[in-house]
Amino acid sequence: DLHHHHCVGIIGAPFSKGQKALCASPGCVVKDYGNLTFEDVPNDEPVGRLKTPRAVGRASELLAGAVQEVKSHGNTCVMLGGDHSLAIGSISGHAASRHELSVLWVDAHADINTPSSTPTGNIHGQPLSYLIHELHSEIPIIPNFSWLKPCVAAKDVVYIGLRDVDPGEHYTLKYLGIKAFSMTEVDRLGIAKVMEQTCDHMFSKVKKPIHLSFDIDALDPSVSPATGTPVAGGLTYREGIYITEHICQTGLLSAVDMVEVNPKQGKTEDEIKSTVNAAVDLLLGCFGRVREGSHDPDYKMPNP
Ligand code: Z70
Ligand code: MN
Ligand code: MN
Ligand code: MN
Repeated sequence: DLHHHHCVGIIGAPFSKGQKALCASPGCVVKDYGNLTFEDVPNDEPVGRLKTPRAVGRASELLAGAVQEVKSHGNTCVMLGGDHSLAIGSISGHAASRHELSVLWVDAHADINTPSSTPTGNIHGQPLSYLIHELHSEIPIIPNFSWLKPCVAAKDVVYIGLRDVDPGEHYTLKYLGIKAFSMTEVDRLGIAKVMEQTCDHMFSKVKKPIHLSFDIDALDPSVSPATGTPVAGGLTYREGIYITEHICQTGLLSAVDMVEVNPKQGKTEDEIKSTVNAAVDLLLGCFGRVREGSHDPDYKMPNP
């Protein structure tokens, strides 16, 4: 009975209304919690500048419940998106089962626009503003979001990979003093120092469980072209894998989002394969695959 053994629980979340999956075998038990089904929300008119707010609010609430269920079984949660608006539900559900979280946001984008600062109205560019305590006063009443409460402190968020940040987002990052390693810092420090400093920041006081929210567009479009908004100058495949290997080593990884993988955006079969392959390898890095190879403690050499 897998139900109450610690393992990795996977939730599929094929939802893409916050914008206008997969799996090889890791060295751990995997329990498939299935795909969520998101019903169409009729008459989902914009609220202010927000596009399809009711569908996003409803999907996030459903996902929050599913993540809470996975965490209640003691499992590490993997959410396969879907667009990044799903992090509203994933992080809320995770936070509901844990006292405090650290959030590592790996993305080309900061996804911290507020409903007023958003240049597009797309909620996948806004999830962190809904989740961070310090931004609570920026969030108006939105239909189907009344269940949502902010659950993350600004000091507990770290970004890696930024290279397409809107002015309102940049203001918020500076105003709240959020730790951010843009691609400039990745270039300056190298990924090993970036991860060292990321962990120093996250573990400065207590060791909180880590929520890794990985937007595949953090990687360079040459590696992961099948995504909605590719941005040139991203992380290499190796830098991406280094991030997940390092986070795995902390022993504190508690939930992972793998989002914005979108086969429909691939121009060729190779583009889709490369993107999905990168997403799978990042997840395997999260769950203990190491590039040096590994063997069981009781491994016996075959007889010559
Ligand atoms: C822009 C916005 C975004 C992903 C685009 C873009 C946000 N800052 N995120 N693609 N994955 O609409 O707020
Ligand atoms: Mn149960
Ligand atoms: Mn994103
Ligand atoms: Mn992005």
